Amino acid sequence: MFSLEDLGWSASFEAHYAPFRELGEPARVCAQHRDGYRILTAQGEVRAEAAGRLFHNLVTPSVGDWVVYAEGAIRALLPRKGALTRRHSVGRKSEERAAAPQVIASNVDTVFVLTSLNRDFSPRRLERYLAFAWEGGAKPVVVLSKADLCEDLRASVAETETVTCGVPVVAVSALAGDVAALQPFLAPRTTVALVGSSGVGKSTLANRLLGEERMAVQQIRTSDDTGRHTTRHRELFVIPGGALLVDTPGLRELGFVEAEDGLDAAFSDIEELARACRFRDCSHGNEPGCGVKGAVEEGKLAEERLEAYQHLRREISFQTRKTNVRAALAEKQRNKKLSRAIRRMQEE
Ligand SMILES: Nc1nc2c(ncn2[C@@H]2O[C@H](COP(=O)(O)OP(=O)(O)O)[C@@H](O)[C@H]2O)c(=O)[nH]1
Ligand SMILES: [Mg+2]
Ligand SMILES: [Zn+2]
Repeated sequence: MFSLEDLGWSASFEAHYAPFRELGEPARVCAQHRDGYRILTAQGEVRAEAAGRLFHNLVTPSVGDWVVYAEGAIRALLPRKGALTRRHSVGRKSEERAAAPQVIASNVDTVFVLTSLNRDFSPRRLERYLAFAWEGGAKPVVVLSKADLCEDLRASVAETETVTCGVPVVAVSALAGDVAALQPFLAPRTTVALVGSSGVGKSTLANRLLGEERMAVQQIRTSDDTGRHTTRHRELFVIPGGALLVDTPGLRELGFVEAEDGLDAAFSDIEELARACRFRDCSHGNEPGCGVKGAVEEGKLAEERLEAYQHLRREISFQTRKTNVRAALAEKQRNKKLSRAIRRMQEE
């Protein structure tokens, strides 16, 4: 059994909980199933439904959320410190679906972005994941997995570091039990989420850190080095050292980067160079006196990286204009309803 503090509870959650004290006890969502949730209370793990008026079209709890629990049901959702959120890309189904944000995990402190060393390393995918982590209010760590399959570790780490802007990069082999490099990021009571494409070894690493085979690991198809999705659900659990780990299913694609803050953090090198631009709103296109273009010409910044940055920036503004408007309105509506509901509860 774990105390609330062991589960990541803090003074700020305590403050958010204060108005709900009468409503029930605090608990943390550890798994989400089709027919309900599993949550961790100070008395242990229980099943719970997301019942009550608060959840009618308002908010859906997700793994990592702090909630107020009583008598088999989640009664309230406490405000999130941050949330790893993705949006599906546009054009596959309906516009609504395209804009629908999906919370992967809430209240995450650190994100392990896994990319496997036996596959084609993709700086572009990595940049997207880093922006995703920053945007979710978490600190990313790049974890190069399957180090046992890599011939030149040092070169791989160096190549990775060209796109990570000072984010730590560590290489591990879950299979060989070589994961000690992760210890500094697994402090007790910190919530760490594992993200990355399907087959990179998230569940294998989770099992290794947990010390038991809890998450199903996939049999990789040797022909094309890709696998089926085996981790169907997300799950949060406490590992022996006291950190809270969230394994997630492979995100086939991350979809849109949510907003600009994450992007700026993932590309802080470009942000830094942009300070030298003559115009404050420089788009680093054809403007004279552009510090970023200058850096590319001097070979200090890879042209592909600038292109990736501009691509993601265009993506964000496209997203914002074309599809986000409706979602934003709906969200505003929801937030209004939510705060009204909360106020009503407080008044009761
Ligand atoms: N060689 C090697 N294979 C690994 C390692 N970690 C995971 N794998 C294999 O990679 C495949 C996918 O692993 P899995 O943990 O299911 O990946 P996930 O989809 O990211 O959860 C499995 O066949 C694992 O045995 C590793 O460190 N080295
Ligand atoms: Mg998995
Ligand atoms: Zn510029």
